[in-house]
Amino acid sequence: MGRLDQKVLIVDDEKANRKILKELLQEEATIIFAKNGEQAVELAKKHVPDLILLDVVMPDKSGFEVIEEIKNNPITMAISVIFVTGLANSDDEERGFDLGGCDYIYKPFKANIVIARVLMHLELIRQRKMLDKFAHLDALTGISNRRKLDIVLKDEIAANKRDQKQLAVALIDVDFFKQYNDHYGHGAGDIALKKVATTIRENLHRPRDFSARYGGEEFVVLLPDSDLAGATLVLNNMLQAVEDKEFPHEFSKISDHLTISIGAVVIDDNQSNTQEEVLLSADKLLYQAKKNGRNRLVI
Ligand code: GH3
Ligand code: MG
Ligand code: MG
Ligand code: MG
Repeated sequence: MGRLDQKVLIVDDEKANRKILKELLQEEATIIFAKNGEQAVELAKKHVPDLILLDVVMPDKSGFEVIEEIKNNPITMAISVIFVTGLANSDDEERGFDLGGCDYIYKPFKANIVIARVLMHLELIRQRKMLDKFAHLDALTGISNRRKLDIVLKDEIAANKRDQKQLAVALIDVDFFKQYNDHYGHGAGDIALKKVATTIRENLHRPRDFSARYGGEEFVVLLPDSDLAGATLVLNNMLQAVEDKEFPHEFSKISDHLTISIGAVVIDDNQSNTQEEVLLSADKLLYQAKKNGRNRLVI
């Protein structure tokens, strides 16, 4: 990751202060500016920077009010905030930390101190993002893992209720995969799982469509805002795409290449479903798909 990949929002009502901070930090991150509190909140929502350097005393809205708005909005709440302020006393400093600031720098500041503190926080943010990314990825296939699925499914069920839409949840299982491992070896089995995961992902087209490895040779796909017809189309295409790739499986009992079976449910906004209930319903339909001959969708 290049240095300018991180974004810092500098908020100060005085132009001279914005300029000094920019000169100190422009080699370290991409800089954007706000010259008052209102603009700070707006740009934080629009750009979701990694870090905000926040003045406190400003004519329209104080930095303390700004941070409250930022911490109360789910879109901006994770942004780190460093106060850079002339309120150089421990009571205001304490208030800054209480409101969720991660650091507090007194004005007038020494250039090297600002740089050192900002770089330390940017490094922490970088590491936090990296940890977060790896904690939610399946190491074998590179798609999301079950931990991420738990988070996304919970959010999508909630969003589905809120937006009064439909949500499709599909459980996908590779057919006769035990035979595949037994004959080609576990290493080849792993490679096949990667290929199936890639094919699943290739068949998702909308930004909120989601896929995860659920465990072993099972995957889950979420299709938000999808009705029965839409979900059926996407999932049948996925099933067909796996077949069309013709990954050889001489020991499958139904084909000479790898196939998958899919059980899927489409839930309404008025159904009160837990994640467990939704996945259990999909699993029942997956069982039907297996029983009815495999290489098929039951929805
Ligand atoms: P079915 O069509 O009924 O789904 O039959 P199946 O053989 O696929 O079903 P079963 O659940 O009996 O077998 C799943 C196999 O998947 C067993 C296990 O060895 C294999 N498997 C699970 N996880 C992995 C993995 O990470 N790598 C490899 N290579 N194989 C795995
Ligand atoms: Mg000011
Ligand atoms: Mg299985
Ligand atoms: Mg299987």
